[in-house]
Amino acid sequence: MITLYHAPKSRSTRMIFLLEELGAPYEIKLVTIRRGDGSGAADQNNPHPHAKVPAIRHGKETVFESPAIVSYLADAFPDAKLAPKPGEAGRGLYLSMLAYYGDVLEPAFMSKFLNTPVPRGTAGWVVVEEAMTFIDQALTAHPYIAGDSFTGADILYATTFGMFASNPMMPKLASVDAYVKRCLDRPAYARAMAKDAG
Ligand SMILES: N[C@@H](CCC(=O)N[C@@H](CS)C(=O)NCC(=O)O)C(=O)O
Repeated sequence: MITLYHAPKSRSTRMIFLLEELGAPYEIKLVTIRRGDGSGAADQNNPHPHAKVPAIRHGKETVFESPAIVSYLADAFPDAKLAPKPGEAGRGLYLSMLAYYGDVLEPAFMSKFLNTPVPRGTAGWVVVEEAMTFIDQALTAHPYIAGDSFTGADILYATTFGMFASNPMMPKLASVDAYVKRCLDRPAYARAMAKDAG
């Protein structure tokens, strides 16, 4: 059994999408979190080291950080075909895009959102415009972020781009719009949204 530590309308919502794609038994434990508006509180039942969501427990394993959870679960349940297996073609790009999400894309958006530009050569990420040029090239070359098949990495990218679709800091790109629709039209996404709403 997988346990997801979840707070509605947060970064753990897309982990319900992942779990619905996975088809493995899971349960959701609701926890409180500190919200950006100052409301909420850390929950002592949350195993994340900073009381953030998402975190999961699976048997004796605790996993936190969204790309790590995607990687762990996609590998633990290979029948769901959410990741190329070690040694299979495309594994390198898939792992690269998982790491790129946490190390480059999210910080790039956050930097822009907070209006705190970082000089080139200092931070490990790039400006949103440069990151999105790369994303546009990737999604023009293939339908999913790591190639021709839907993977767990798409759950992170498509939900993020979907959320920022009407935000002025998000460059308007036809490749991204079509990609978001392709991924979020999946039945697992609709089921996840229904579960997040309670
Ligand atoms: N890098 C983490 C970020 C997790 C995160 O910041 N989650 C927010 C909710 S969207 C949270 O739990 N905030 C509560 C806090 O910062 O204490 C991941 O991607 O999994």
